[in-house]
Amino acid sequence: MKVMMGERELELGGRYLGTLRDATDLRHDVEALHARLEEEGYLLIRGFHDPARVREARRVVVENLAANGQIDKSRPLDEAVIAPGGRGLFLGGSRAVTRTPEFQGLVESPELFGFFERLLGGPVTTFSHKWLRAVGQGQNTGAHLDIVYMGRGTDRLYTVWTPLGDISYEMGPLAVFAGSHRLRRVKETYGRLDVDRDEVAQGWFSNDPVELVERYGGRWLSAEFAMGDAMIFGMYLMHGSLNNSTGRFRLSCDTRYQRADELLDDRWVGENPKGHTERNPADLISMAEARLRWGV
Ligand SMILES: O=C(O)CCC(=O)C(=O)O
Repeated sequence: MKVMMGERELELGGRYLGTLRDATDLRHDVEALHARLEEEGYLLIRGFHDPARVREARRVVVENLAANGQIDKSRPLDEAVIAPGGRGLFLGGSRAVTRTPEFQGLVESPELFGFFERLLGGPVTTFSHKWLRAVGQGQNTGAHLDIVYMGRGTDRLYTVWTPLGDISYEMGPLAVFAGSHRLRRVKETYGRLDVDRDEVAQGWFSNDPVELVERYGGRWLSAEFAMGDAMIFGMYLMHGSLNNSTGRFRLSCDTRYQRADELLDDRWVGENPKGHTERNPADLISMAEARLRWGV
């Protein structure tokens, strides 16, 4: 099977793209979870969320998209077929839909908090800012580390990527760059970038999956996801997504969790998180230029 990632067509099971390793059977064994995080940099846990919570969150997101004219109402709403002219949207931050009880019931569920309390050995908290994505046709996310967007607090911070519905390969699921959490030089250069402070124009390290494999070895890994599944990873795992090649929105959210007694990145907390800062484009250099300077 062939899939698109950025401008590249990749063969699943070929040199550049393989499948994610499942960690579902480790989910109640904290030591084994830490060992797997150390080894692979991520945890793929099937059935992590109660599917009923995911269904409710999906419903409010789809209704919100429909109310904004993004969804083709001649088709069953739940299919989230993109309306003519409908484009991908980022619905994060303080957008009302991320403050609904249905959405919060999913990303702030007692089960999810309980998981991180066991994993991190104490009370945990989450950013009030949520990243909610309706990814349109032909779109994908380029390769990046989350630390460049949220590195002002503890780096013992974890992302939970939650598909809001089943996501096939064609719909553009998350993809991670295997072994990238061990790329020391990348961590010491690009990994110290702060997209709101530094002079680099954007946070994506690359949108060319082939270039990264040829330079660093390893492979991209992805999977098909079902409602309830989750991917969990730390701040130093390079990831992005395959392209959504379908006419339906790929709906997912990514939310963050950390120990409550560790420093929080102040851009993403509080009633109205301040988020990113506009910078003057004239002051900025491209990521390509920054990478040349860093030698990565
Ligand atoms: O869903 C995506 O396309 C990207 C997700 C992501 O970058 C993240 O979970 O940190």
